[in-house]
Amino acid sequence: MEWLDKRVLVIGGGLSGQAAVRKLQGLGAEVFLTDSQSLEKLSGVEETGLDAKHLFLGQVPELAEINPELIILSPGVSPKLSLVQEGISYNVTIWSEVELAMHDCPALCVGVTGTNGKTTTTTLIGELAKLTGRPAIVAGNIGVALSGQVKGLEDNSIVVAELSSFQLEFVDKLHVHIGVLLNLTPDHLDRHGTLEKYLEAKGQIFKNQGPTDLAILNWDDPLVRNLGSELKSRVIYFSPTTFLQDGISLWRDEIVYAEKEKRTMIPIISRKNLQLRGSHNLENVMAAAAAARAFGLSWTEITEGLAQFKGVEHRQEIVGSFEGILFVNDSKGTNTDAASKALLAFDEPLVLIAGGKNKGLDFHEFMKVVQRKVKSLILLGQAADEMEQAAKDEGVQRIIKVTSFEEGVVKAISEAIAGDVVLLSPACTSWDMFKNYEQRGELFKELVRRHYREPIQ
Ligand code: UMA
Repeated sequence: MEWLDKRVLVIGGGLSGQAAVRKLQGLGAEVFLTDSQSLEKLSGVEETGLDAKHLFLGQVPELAEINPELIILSPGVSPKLSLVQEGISYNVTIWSEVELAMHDCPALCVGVTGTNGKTTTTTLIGELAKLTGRPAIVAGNIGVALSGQVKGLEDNSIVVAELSSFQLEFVDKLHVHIGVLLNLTPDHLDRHGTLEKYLEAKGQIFKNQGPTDLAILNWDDPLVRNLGSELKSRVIYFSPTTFLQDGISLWRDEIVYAEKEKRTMIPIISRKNLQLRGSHNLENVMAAAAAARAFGLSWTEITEGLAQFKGVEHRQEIVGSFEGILFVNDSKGTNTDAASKALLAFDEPLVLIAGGKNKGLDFHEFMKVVQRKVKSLILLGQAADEMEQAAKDEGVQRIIKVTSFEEGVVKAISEAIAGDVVLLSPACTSWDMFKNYEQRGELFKELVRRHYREPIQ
């Protein structure tokens, strides 16, 4: 593609938008940036050096005035936005930021998508990729825009990218050599409308795969499993519940890789040697092992890498044990499925802090799990009333509504006794009260440590 003086409009001036602007500037394009927010609210935009003629902040620009040949969408920007619709009607090419990032990157691309477990799996694959000794980067939905990380990578490098459904909506030639689809449960329905549309977006990860590429799929998830028969790539399944004669699954308490044709079964790691808690993490470990084998690690190296992995921040992260109460930060549990899995990972009595901004999900199924596992439910945020109603419908006994996050943490501590677990796993996004889930998780940790007069880290 010829980039010199190409007119490109970037929509959204957050992490992705700014990284896209920089990459495009490096390519020699003439870049325009628009964001619904004003300059004062957008840290970092000033440093892009874009002048007033190229910045449209706090206003919607006239598309005809910019006359772009290409539009780059930040993931948080809905395709329904009138500017995007206008671009589509004028046949302007629209790419997601990850398409731009990877369009000229020769590295091996490992992409991870799914509703839950993406960050843990991406991080774990990133750790395993480093064991190859090849240059490896981890980026994408994990919190670091891909466009800012790929510069200078060569064909022996490995890019491990966490890819959200938002990022996969406008991909064209994005070539994911090793693609992982972990699972699919309702999420982001406010954006995608239906589960089918959501699956369609996730399935884009395999769009440009050929016979030498690999798709790593969850056997236990019917929607994901069925996708396997439609792909051109090699498929490897994993299953934490069913022994697979071909694929990665459990044999007794051991994760094994079996190949029917070769009549082999290779032990990878025993469950007890994993530091990750909860059976849902088996999915993540199995998928990561399959990816690592595909980029050339030996089974022994994989076993070592898996055993060393401690997990990621804000994902069932142990904050500490104070006066016999275990505090767990699962701020990244932003949907009902993730939060249910967190609840199921604990056998101890639970005090749960939940709530925030709903993403269009129904809370009744989640509240059935809460009813079984939780002794006190603390609710906060925009979704508190809706969650309270669902909790009552499902027979949850002790429900406490609070008006601030701080009050929620104090209440949770007062509800817990030695032997309990206080778990922050909101089943909602943080966007009604915080910038992101990281900020919410940090505040949780800080409030807990402050309460017990522990040094803040
Ligand atoms: N904006 C507009 N118009 C709109 C919508 C947004 O101008 O209609 C502007 C906002 O004012 C804001 C900017 O766009 O200034 C934000 O863009 P963004 O929402 O795409 O956020 P980024 O900062 O670019 O972060 C994005 C991902 N955010 C989302 O998908 C919502 C980050 O994932 C990701 O880490 C980052 O790119 C780097 O790749 C976060 C996330 O919550 C963690 N992801 C969702 C999830 O995991 O559930 C999908």
